[in-house]
Amino acid sequence: MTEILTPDQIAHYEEHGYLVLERHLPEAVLTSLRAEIARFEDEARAMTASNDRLDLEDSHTPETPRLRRIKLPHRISEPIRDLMYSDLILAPARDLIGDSLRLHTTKLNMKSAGYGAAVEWHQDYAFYPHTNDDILAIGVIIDDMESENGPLMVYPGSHKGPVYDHHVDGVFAGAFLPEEVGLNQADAVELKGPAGSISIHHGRIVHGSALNTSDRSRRILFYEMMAADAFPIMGSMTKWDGIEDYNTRLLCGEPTLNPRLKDIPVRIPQPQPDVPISIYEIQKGLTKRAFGTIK
Ligand SMILES: O=C(O)CCC(=O)C(=O)O
Repeated sequence: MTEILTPDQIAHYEEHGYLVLERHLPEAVLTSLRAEIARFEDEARAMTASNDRLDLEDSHTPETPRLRRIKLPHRISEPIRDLMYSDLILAPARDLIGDSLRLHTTKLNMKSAGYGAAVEWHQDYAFYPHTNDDILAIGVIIDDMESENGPLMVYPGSHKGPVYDHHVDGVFAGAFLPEEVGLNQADAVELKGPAGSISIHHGRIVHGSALNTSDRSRRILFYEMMAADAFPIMGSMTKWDGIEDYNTRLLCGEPTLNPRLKDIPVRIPQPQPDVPISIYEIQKGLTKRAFGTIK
């Protein structure tokens, strides 16, 4: 018995590695998320450098404030934490990867109108390999996501393929060029949908998103989670402060001390570059990019 997804939706996720559930969130939830974002935008106005709450675009100045990401928003926003524990988020995840789930991380990527940063092609699992790949990210789409404002894009089926080399000159750089590993650009799919939709993507699927040069923002809140029996492999970028801390990440169900092992490809994201832990900073180590940057 599933809670919310149909057998067809589950089969689609298993085969292609992604799903979009259109108009999944009530309007009131969207309104509260937008109000929270406005609060953090105000906070960014007074800042001159990124901190452990807010990640600023390289082109940010206090006169023209540019917020790129709200970091770990479930820790600093009650509505975002409440949504994380709600069935709106957990029911589809349980239908796909089981009843016991742990949080990996949360982030709210702003991709603002006119200058929102690109995220180069990567696999989340390349950043945080675990003993099994029952790992997914739910993206809460806060603004209508269309081709022009930098939608999340995926290579369907790539979650069943290799974990690609995300290194440059032997250092983890958090991305690669799909055409260099035989993926055909024409196969990439945009995960579009009206505000209030959610996207779900598999931890191993190849994904990325272009700059937002349109006049509309594209904000998306990610809840990334895994089956409770997926344990990080040593060298993974998963923060590990001991089992007590790991168990505080339980979102629902039961913790376990018995990792489930799956015979899947693994690559260790080491050595790490000497930069703050942020995909935007890590990807600065790239020598070739699929998407541009904005000055
Ligand atoms: O915001 C996006 O479009 C992509 C985000 C992403 O893949 C990430 O932050 O790991």
